[in-house]
Amino acid sequence: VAGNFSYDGTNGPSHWGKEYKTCLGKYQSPIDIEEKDVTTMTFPELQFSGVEGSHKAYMTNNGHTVMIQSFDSNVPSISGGPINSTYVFQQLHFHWGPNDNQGSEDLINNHSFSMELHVVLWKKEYGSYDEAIKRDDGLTVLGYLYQATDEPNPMFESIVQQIPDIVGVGSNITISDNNVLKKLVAPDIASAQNYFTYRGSLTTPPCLEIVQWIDFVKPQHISHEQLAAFRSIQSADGTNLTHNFRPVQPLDGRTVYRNIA
Ligand code: 1SD
Ligand code: ZN
Repeated sequence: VAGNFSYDGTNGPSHWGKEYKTCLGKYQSPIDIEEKDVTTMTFPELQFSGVEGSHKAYMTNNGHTVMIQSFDSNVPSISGGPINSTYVFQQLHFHWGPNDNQGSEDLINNHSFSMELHVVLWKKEYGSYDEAIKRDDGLTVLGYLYQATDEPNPMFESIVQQIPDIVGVGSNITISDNNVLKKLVAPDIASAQNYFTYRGSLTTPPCLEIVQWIDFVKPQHISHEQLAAFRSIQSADGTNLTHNFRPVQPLDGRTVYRNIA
């Protein structure tokens, strides 16, 4: 378990490579996506299943983020797009910054967004998440960007209301809203085929280079107040987790594709 890392000081991102050598690798995430440099491509349609209907879901403060999991029999999955197989939902979580001008991990044209949601999925044919992370093509992560505005986003209401119950590291609660996965995992249909995609890594130790990233182009919004709730949870060292984004890593010759539907 990679518990011994943080976003500041001697356990901060520039030190992760000492304990976790893979964090020094050539295919790291996040990256800055420069629109002028992307290669356009038409991938098969990206498809979502098991997203409709309700899902019993849990929310945890794991000391690094707010994480949502589900052990429901109705499990979201995706197929198509840049991945030629089915990937199954494992968990989703958030990255944010100390103020509204920072927070996202991936940048677009060097622009930071206020928050980024990651939906982590594992390749079904490997049988489990633990087996999938041993493989080069084990994971896909969907990235959704959010810009802070004055207007609350209803999709975050239930989560934000319950964040006070998970301020302490290790707290785990049932989410009262059974539609949370439906809202967070699948984008609106009109935007679902509009994404960047590239090969990269987990953005936290051990930084495994096993991820096909799918970053949706169109940012959504979250209010300043909703965002502030995320900054109130505690981190492993007992201070507020005011930010949890890794700085961008070198692209090093990788190609970033943009799907043109
Ligand atoms: O930061 C998450 C980490 O919490 C864990 O979820 C890992 C997958 O096991 O993924 C990374 S990330 O690359 O999705 N940020
Ligand atoms: Zn993440």
